[in-house]
Formats: sequence, C-alpha cells, structure tokens
Amino acid sequence: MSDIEVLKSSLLAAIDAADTPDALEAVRIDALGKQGSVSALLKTLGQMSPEERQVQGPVINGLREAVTSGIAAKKAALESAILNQRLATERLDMTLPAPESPRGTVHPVSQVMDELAEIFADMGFAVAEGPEIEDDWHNFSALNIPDTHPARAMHDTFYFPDQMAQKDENGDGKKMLLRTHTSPVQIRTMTSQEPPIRIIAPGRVYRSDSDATHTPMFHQIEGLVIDKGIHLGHLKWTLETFLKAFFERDDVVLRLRPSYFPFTEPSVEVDVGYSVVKGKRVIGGSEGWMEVLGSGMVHRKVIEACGLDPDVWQGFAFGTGVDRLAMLKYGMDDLRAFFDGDNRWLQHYGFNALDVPTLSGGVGA
Ligand code: 2NL
Repeated sequence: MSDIEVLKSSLLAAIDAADTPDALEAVRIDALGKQGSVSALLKTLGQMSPEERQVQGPVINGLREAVTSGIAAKKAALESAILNQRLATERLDMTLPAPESPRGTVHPVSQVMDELAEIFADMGFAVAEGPEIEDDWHNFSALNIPDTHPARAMHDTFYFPDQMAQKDENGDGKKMLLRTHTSPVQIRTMTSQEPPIRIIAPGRVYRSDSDATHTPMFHQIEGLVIDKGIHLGHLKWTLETFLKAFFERDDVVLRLRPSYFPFTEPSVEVDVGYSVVKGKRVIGGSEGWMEVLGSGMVHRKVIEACGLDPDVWQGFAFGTGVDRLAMLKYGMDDLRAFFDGDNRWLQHYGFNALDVPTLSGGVGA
C-alpha cells in the first residue's frame, strides 16, 4: 500500500469513528485545515515535475475528494441522528392546557359592545356598520345639519384636505371627514333598505377634542327604529328595557327631559337615577340623576332626506357613548386609561374571552 492509501484509510476510519460534530470537525481540520495532512500533500504538487504531477495529481485530488465527501456524509448522518434523538425526547402536546393562565383579556369597550348587541338582538335589532371616513352629506346634511348650522362647528370635526374630496353622482366634490357620530350608518341603512328598520350602529367616532373626559376617538352606539305609527311610548319602553338589562337591575328609574338635537323632534335627554351606597353612586333608585342617553323622534326632514315619506314612516333614534356606559357599569373613573394599552389595567378591568355575554347568564357576568 502506498503512503497515500495508508493515509486515506486512516482518515476514512477516523471519519467513521467520529461520533459527534465536534469530533468530526477535528478530523476535518486535521486533514483539510491549513496545517492538515491532505493540504500538505496538495502543496507538494507545486514542486513536482510535470510528469510526476500527472501521476500524483489525480491520486492526491482523489484523496481530497474522498475525505471531503466522507466528512459531508458523516456530518449529515450525525445531524439527522441528533434530530431524531430530539424528536424522540422533546415533545410538545398541543392539546394540553396552557402552562400559565391565559394572558389576553377582552377590553371593557368590546365587552360592553357585545353586551349591547346581545340585549338589542333580543329586542329584534340588527347590528349595522359603515365607513369611518364619511362625506359631509351622510354625516351632517342628511341629519338636518346644513352648512351654516352651529352643530357643524360644535362637532369639532376632523376634515380631510380639499384635494381628497370625492366626486358624487353629479361630479360635485364631496367634503370628506372622520365621522363625528354613527348616525351616517343609519342614514346609509335608510337609503338602502326598505322599512321597517330596527338597527343599532356601534363603532368608533372622532372629534377634535382632548382632555381628561374627552379623547379624539371614542365609541358610540346609536339605535334607530323606522316603522308605521311609532311614537314616544315605543322609545321610552325600548330605552327602559335596555337600561334595566344593561345595568342588570329592575329598580332602574328613567327621567326624560326635553332637549334639542337637529335630527330629532321632539328631542329627549334620558337620565337614570342612582342611589348612594357607602359613599359610592350605584345605578338604581332616585337619590340623584345621571345623564346617559340622547334620543328623540326622527325629524321629518331626516326621513325625507333618505327618500321616505314622513307621513307614512315615523321612527325614534337614540345615541350614547359606549366608553361612558362601560365606566358607569364597571366603575372605572379615567377615560384616558381606556386607550393607553397598559397591560396591568387590562388585566384588572379586562374580561375573560370565554365569558360571552348572554341574557340567560346575565350579560355582564
Ligand atoms: C347623544 C345623542 C343622538 C340620534 C343620536 C339619530 C340618527 C338618525 C336620525 C335621528 Cl339617522 N337621530 N341619532 C338621535 C338623538 C340623539 O345622540 O348624546 N349621543 C352621544
């Protein structure tokens, strides 16, 4: 056997014997590294005569290839053995419960929205949704709030720049804005569906207003009923039934006060009575009054603007802040904390995702 053949069989034996990636790497450095035995042989080729090189070249390169491929094959075998061992010893049973209690919670605003949808579904109301970017016709004009009406200024509207105006059917520019209330959703429902209509429209609304009790984005829910022969009695029954279900008390007392909204006539503001227990206000009784809702009979101009005959169709509407309802029901006192995303607050005030509100279970239980 030539020296090269002896070296080859000893290197292949070393490769075969290497039982860890580290041992194999040591063999590789020994043979193919800068100071390696195979590298040394390759260097001798340079000093050989052309005739000699023609004979030794293929032999030495054959050795290098045999060692290189032997190492690659062994490396793959070692790695798959390690993987198989890990697969056999490490297992993750995806059917086991999470090792720690679930961390996510349902935000109080989402919880209250789900409660409201459940309460109103039971009274035959569907949930309607619409765009948060609106045009000024759906947000204002259709609601009997003309261009010059002070309510437009009162609403602290976020307008988009004029370049972003959309074209209406006549090619006229429509001023675009972030909706200041969810009323445009109800306008869109009235212009696209035949009465009778019974909907609630919950969602985000925007006003350029920010202090301890106002955030530029907040949540509103409005309700709308359009049918024949609807009157204030229907409004009062609906709101009383809703508020008793929401606050989960039969002793909820309502007080209706005359008020003004451009889109309702007459307009009614609704207070609920509270009593003071251990220095804290609780809903129920009538020691004091808290304003919770605005409402009224839909103005005939609004019904007309939606293409309906106000002598045939009448209705009532109401609106209130979801954030405020959540604060009242669950005893939170800082509105701004709602939108901070502070995990400690969410852990404290959040709800279990598996507790879906139901009337039979008590909506907020
Ligand atoms: C409030 C008062 C209110 C309405 C909203 C309404 C919608 C249509 C027609 C007529 Cl399409 N009215 N919505 C009516 C009265 C009051 O909201 O204080 N919201 C926070």
